[in-house]
Amino acid sequence: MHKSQKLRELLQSPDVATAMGSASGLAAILAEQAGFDAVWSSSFEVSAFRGLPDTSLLTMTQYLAASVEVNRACGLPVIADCDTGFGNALNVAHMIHEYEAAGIAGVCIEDKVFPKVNSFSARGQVLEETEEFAHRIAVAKAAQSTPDLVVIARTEALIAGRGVGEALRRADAYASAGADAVLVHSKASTPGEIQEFLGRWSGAVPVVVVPTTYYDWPVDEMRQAGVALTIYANQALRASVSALRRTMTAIREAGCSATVEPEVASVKEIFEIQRLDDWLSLSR
Ligand code: SPV
Ligand code: MG
Repeated sequence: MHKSQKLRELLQSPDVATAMGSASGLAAILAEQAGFDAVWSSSFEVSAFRGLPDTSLLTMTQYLAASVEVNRACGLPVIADCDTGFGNALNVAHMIHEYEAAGIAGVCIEDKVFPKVNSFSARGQVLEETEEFAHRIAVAKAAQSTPDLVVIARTEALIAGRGVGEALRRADAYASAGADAVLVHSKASTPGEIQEFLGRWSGAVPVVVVPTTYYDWPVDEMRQAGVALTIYANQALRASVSALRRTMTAIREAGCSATVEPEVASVKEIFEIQRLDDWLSLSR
């Protein structure tokens, strides 16, 4: 089964599917080993791991390369975070051609103006016109060469402070334009506005959420509320920063790495993740 069909099944299943943000092949392998259903190729993570802010600085080609890397490294379907679609409707069509040809299972584009700023920044949250973004979704669907690739339309109405009614109107317009699922993003500290959205949603297409700030909403309750897919978008990035900082500081302070040895993964463990023995068995 192609990975995009697998992603379609996950979105239709009565269980809540879980996706883990992964900015490298290594993280994708660990996400698969941990039992996640899908990988989120996060613009926040991909840019942060390159020491850059998530402000549309990297090009489509760089984001595509990151998605291809995680796609090759694991058996999970990859959902590529394609920001605003890298420009106008023409850029969206080009993006679809490239991501589909690369075997990416799903893409997600958001209804903000290029260049966008990460949703958790108080500055720079400028919404695209609903009709223009709905047109981009229709162009995206028409640009696919097979019906398989999943196109997720993300509304930033709640991020921009425009309320649940506006989020519903936009999600409805994007579903009518052909989106396979809608992602409704929120930066609230409780799931209240997402729950209200779900309670009023027509059910036209599955709903995707990103519980970064309302992190204590358990998956069982999400299922009852009608969530199809939940994305843990940046916990791996944040865990990496904490671990790197702790380890580097400890080595610097102790003047040797003895104190960190019990905590850090062994070289043998890394070899296993890399499947070094399998690779070496290819040589004569
Ligand atoms: C990302 O992971 O890049 C996202 C989700 O777009 S968030 O950072 O929460 O906006
Ligand atoms: Mg992003």
